[in-house]
Amino acid sequence: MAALNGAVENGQPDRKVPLPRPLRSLEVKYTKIFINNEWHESTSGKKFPTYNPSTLEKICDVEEGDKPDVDNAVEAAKAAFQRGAPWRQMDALSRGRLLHKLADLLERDRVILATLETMDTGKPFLQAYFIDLEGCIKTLRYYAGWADKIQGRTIPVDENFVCFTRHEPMGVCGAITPWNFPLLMLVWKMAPALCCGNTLVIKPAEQTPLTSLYIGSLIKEVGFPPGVVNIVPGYGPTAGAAISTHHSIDKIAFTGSTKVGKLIKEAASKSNLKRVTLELGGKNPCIVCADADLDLAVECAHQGVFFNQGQCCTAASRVFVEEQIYPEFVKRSVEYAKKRLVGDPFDARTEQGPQIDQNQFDKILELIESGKKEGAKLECGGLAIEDRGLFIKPTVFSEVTDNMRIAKEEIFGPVQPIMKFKSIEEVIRRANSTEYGLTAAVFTKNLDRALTLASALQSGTVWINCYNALYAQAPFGGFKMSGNGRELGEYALAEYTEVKTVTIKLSQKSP
Ligand code: NAD
Ligand code: NW8
Repeated sequence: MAALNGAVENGQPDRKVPLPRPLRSLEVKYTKIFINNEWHESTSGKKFPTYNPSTLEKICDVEEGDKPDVDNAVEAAKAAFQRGAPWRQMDALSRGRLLHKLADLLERDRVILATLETMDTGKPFLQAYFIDLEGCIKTLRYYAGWADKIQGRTIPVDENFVCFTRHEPMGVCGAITPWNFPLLMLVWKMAPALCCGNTLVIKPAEQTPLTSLYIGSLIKEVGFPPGVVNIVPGYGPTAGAAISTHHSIDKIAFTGSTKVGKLIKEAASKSNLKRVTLELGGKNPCIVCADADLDLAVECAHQGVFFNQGQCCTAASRVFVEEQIYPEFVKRSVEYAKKRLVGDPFDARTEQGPQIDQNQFDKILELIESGKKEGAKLECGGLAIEDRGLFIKPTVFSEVTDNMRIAKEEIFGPVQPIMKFKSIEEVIRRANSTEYGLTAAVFTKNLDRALTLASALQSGTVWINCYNALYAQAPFGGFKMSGNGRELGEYALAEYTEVKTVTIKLSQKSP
């Protein structure tokens, strides 16, 4: 397989390869509803704007899908699923080849896609290029390899019976995606769904539809049969709800807020009991023991919470530091935060861009105010950057206690609350006293402590001496209210297949 262009190790670009440059002018070509490999206007005739959060300028208008458009997309997806040839009866290896070809086109158009993602989200271009696009390409290739390895079992039962299972595709899968990693979250759903032989109806977040729509053009170019992938941009309560309540959608995968996750599960119950996987938020503990490599812990905790403007379901948004090293840890974390470069996401030096929209911006500043009022110590930041739209200064709070809102609520912004702990028993109890359970991180050189914490922490992922170490082959998902089901890895295949048991009675026992 061709090497990935300018591959990164742990987010660090390979300095031997020149850095990729964003496109200076990029015309947005795909703004319509994608059904049956064709572009359609919305049934209502309505469009909606998408903005560049870094300049607050409108990028373009996009066709606004609603229930009738979702109905058309579902009809196309259902027909493509039931047609047999050329999708369901395609040999599995060829399905894998289509996914590899899609990965090839993402590699070819990597600069275009990273530029579009940066325009629409405000995330730094180099992060879009080296993290989002890298993750997409790896995920597609990983599931391309699974396509011809999805198989059932033979189960010994009574002597004159043969019993085996088939892992069949579920049918039409809905995917509703968020704005923080628009393309990556789409690929986490699309790659396993397609490798198992399902068809898809996708609704990207209204803030960030552009890269998902671009994928439509690549789906067509690759040669996926019409109707296998359909993309309906639009708003949540309209187009999104039309998906979650639809009787012909067999499964839905969602990433976003807990509030909407609950609505989706409820809509699934009230309609056809469609299968649901949810990837919701987190209030993820990051535990730093006194014996930790302090340089490593400070840097990982910093990147862990500030990465992607703090807009990460995995954000290290509760840092627990053992008391002996607390003052030093806070001091070094503040130095990091003060040095963090905030600005134009197209500038190669920029580490932090703007927040996604006014709503999120206001919510973050309101939570910062609550932290000040409730008595946390503001170490740095704590304000918007004046006259610069949606940019917020990297903010560090020390002396944070568990009852404060900044210690309980998902902030989804560049705010690092640092708490103090005395004993391991105490930090386990406090880390677990949240309804969330997505990720946790532990920094220590003591193997016993690391493994004690790894088993005691109630979260879908525990990182030890690292952060945001995500791999296409390792499952990712939440305990408790952080979600249902798993994405990535072999485990995700179970979320996109239905198991059928076939039992045959033989007319004769074997001699
Ligand atoms: P959201 O949950 O409203 O949006 C996610 C997706 O759900 C979007 O595509 C949206 O259009 C869709 N949606 C909204 N209402 C819907 C409905 N009734 N039926 C079906 N689909 C619907 O998230 P948001 O309002 O943009 O952000 C709010 C908070 O959610 C953030 O502050 C953050 O805490 C959290 N969030 C989490 C993630 C994550 O990665 N887990 C991503 C984005 C936001
Ligand atoms: C899928 C994802 C990745 C990958 C690498 C590095 C830093 C941060 C993230 C990340 C396949 C292969 C690699 C990251 C991405 C999404 C979220 C949080 C962190 N992903 N990465 Cl929500």
